[in-house]
Amino acid sequence: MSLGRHLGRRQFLKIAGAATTAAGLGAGARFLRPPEAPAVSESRRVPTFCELCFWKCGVVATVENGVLTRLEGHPEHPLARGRLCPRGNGATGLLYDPDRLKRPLIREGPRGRERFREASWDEALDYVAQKMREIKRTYGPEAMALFTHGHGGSFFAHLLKAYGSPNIAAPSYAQCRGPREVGFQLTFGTGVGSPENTDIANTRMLVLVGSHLGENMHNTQVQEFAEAIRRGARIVVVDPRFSTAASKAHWYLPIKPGTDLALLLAWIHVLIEEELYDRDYVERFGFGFDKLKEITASDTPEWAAAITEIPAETIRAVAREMGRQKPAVLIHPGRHVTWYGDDTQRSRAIAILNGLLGSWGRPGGFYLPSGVSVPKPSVPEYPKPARPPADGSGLHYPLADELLASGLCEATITGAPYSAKGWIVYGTNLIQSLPNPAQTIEAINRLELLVVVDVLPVEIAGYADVVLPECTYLERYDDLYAASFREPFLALRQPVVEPMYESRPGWWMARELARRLGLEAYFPWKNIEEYLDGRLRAVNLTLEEMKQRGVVSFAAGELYLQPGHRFDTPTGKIEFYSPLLAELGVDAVPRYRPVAEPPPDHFRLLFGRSPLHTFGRTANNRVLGSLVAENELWINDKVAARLGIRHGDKLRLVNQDGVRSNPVRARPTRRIRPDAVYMVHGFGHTAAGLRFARRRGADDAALVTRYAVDPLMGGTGMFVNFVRLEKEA
Ligand SMILES: Nc1nc2c(c(=O)[nH]1)N[C@H]1C(S)=C(S)[C@@H](COP(=O)(O)OP(=O)(O)OC[C@H]3O[C@@H](n4cnc5c(=O)[nH]c(N)nc54)[C@H](O)[C@@H]3O)O[C@H]1N2
Ligand SMILES: Nc1nc2c(c(=O)[nH]1)N[C@H]1C(S)=C(S)[C@@H](COP(=O)(O)OP(=O)(O)OC[C@H]3O[C@@H](n4cnc5c(=O)[nH]c(N)nc54)[C@H](O)[C@@H]3O)O[C@H]1N2
Ligand code: SF4
Ligand SMILES: [Mo]
Repeated sequence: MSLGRHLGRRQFLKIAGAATTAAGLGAGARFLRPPEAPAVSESRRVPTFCELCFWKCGVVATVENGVLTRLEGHPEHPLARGRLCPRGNGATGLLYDPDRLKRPLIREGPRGRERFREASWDEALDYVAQKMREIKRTYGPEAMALFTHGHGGSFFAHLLKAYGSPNIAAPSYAQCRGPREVGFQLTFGTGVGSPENTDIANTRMLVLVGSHLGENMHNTQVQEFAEAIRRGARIVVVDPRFSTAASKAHWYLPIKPGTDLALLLAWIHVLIEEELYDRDYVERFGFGFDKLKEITASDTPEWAAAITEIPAETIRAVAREMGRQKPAVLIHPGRHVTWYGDDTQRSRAIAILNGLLGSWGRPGGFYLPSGVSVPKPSVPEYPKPARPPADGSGLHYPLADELLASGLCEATITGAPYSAKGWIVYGTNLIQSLPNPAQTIEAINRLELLVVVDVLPVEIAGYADVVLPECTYLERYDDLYAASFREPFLALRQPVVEPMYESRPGWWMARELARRLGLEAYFPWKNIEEYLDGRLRAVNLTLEEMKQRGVVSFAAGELYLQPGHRFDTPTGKIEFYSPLLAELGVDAVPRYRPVAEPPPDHFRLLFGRSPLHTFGRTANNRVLGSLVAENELWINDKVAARLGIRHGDKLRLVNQDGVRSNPVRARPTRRIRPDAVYMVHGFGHTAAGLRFARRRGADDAALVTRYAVDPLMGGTGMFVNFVRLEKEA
């Protein structure tokens, strides 16, 4: 079936006739078209999926005379439902970024100086393969590590496993959602995954504990959030900063940073004491309720009020409303939850609260997703690594279920349990995404090989021995996306235009390296089309059909809990008390412990997301940059007045270890507590090649010299840094 038929003729004409993108992006999109562009003689629409962030919305691209002119939401794609967020619309600014990496590069100067010479693909790949062979011979295959983020990295992961290394990590675990996954696994036997199984669409009460939906622009969730508001769902926002979501809330709780666990425990206490929890559900599915009751007996709202600075009456009132609206109450698990080092326990308290309200597996709480399995071509078994992963996950952090990017970095320096000698870094700018950049650089300086696969000359690329320029997601095939969702679906990423310059897709690089390493048996296909077609035929589809449709949905499984449900926990129940945690000698029911306070004249440094950017990956995008080009520092207006700081003043932040930021403009506002300052992450680039983004705003990561490690899974809490402010002359 053709996509045109899906869209209907009226919509098709609208799309084909439009030269620019959505309002606000028009101006930016226009300058990317060649000025002498002739009248449109050829217009195509190509479905694919987005990679401007990791949500992977379905896209329909319009290409006119070979130029990408418009991106919009795929109407049939469950995550897009016909709409993209502004970043997805603005991806033309990535494709046509004049600063893109264009050819393979080999380092000439010292690491970090960004001095390279251009090389042919053969030379660059031969170099990498030879080094990889040397490292394997000298140190064993485990001494190669892969850092990867994003859908395109899958073939590199496959390559590394075939090579014999277990060391594959993404910063989206220990620097992002790892604690949440572990907290929910401990309680319900399963994490919430991505896309999260939150049933915002049907909720009657949504509680956001620092998850700033609306600035955090995960498309589907934002659409459902807007619907929930329209339907009159109760919204509660807990955040030291009056976020966009807070402006939609019935209750806004300006919590003292780092004290959320006390609030969550007080809510648990009230639900139990006033018997507002779902008694039937808890009896049927729960384990350890009596212990939970006993241990939280003293966690009263009055106790929590003194800690959180939220009045006890407010805490009670919100808990009572939860009791009224249950089970269609969703205490949102958040996503970036590596805050204070107690994050698994805080996430577990959120899970317990949802369990008490009976919301797991119930409409308006968490639905039960189902997936689709699509076999891969058979290849030889991966060799079994002689050593366990180097990141310490199994050793020191018993509950980590993925590798720790921070742990691999630390092991590279300490050699314990052993060092990585070579890193491949695919689609992650480790200088801005791992805590303590000085440590990351120290690790890099010990490497015998650093390969960076990226689309832009970002900071990490400046340290590479070899830079491999990938083409953007709009110019390539990647592996299929088989999603677990309400209804499982299968989506295809395909090239919308030909690769520009000499950039190449990741699958091609991985396969070329495999050939050079004698691992071609792991890539038993002529080209990616053959690989994809083979996989698709196994589920009665073809590549031809998928190229037309872009996405295919399958029938949903059972969305909500059935009476005899067995949870995948050790007891088979929802664990309100965790015998496993007791065995490990840690709190079996979460307990609150205070975090360090800012020293005098210092503020806690908090950070989050801009609705118009994704981390640092869009800071150089001139389309999005025409709307928001730099970050600002939110500071309480009274504090600012006391310090003589006015709107737009340029400030430098100096952290507790003396690290100074780039200048950033002040934004005095009533919308933040006096004890914290806030900025969005991803600005303050220093790489010379980012000619647009360089020196715009400040980089929070540079100030994250300290981090609090989660003892259960190794996550790095990063809201534990303090800054004072210096005014620029
Ligand atoms: N200080 C601080 N640290 C953080 C965070 C924070 O807010 N503050 N957030 C944390 C969170 S939540 C996460 S998930 C991580 C994210 O951390 P990262 O995964 O490092 O995210 P980005 O900074 O977006 O880096 C993505 C890199 O991929 C490149 N890229 C973009 N498209 C492609 C492509 O198609 N192919 C290839 N090969 N490369 C591509 C970009 O140019 C960029 O260099 O960071 C974590 N670290
Ligand atoms: N536009 C856009 N959307 C994105 C991304 C992006 O880069 N751009 N990245 C995506 C990714 S990978 C992730 S992980 C998510 C991250 O998004 P979320 O998971 O929603 O949020 P965080 O970044 O953890 O949290 C930021 C919020 O927490 C508040 N906060 C800080 N300290 C505390 C505290 O002690 N208690 C409470 N209650 N709140 C606190 C901050 O004021 C801020 O509003 O966003 C995703 N969506
Ligand atoms: S949420 Fe926005 S940036 Fe992320 S995949 Fe969807 S459209 Fe792209
Ligand atoms: Mo994240």
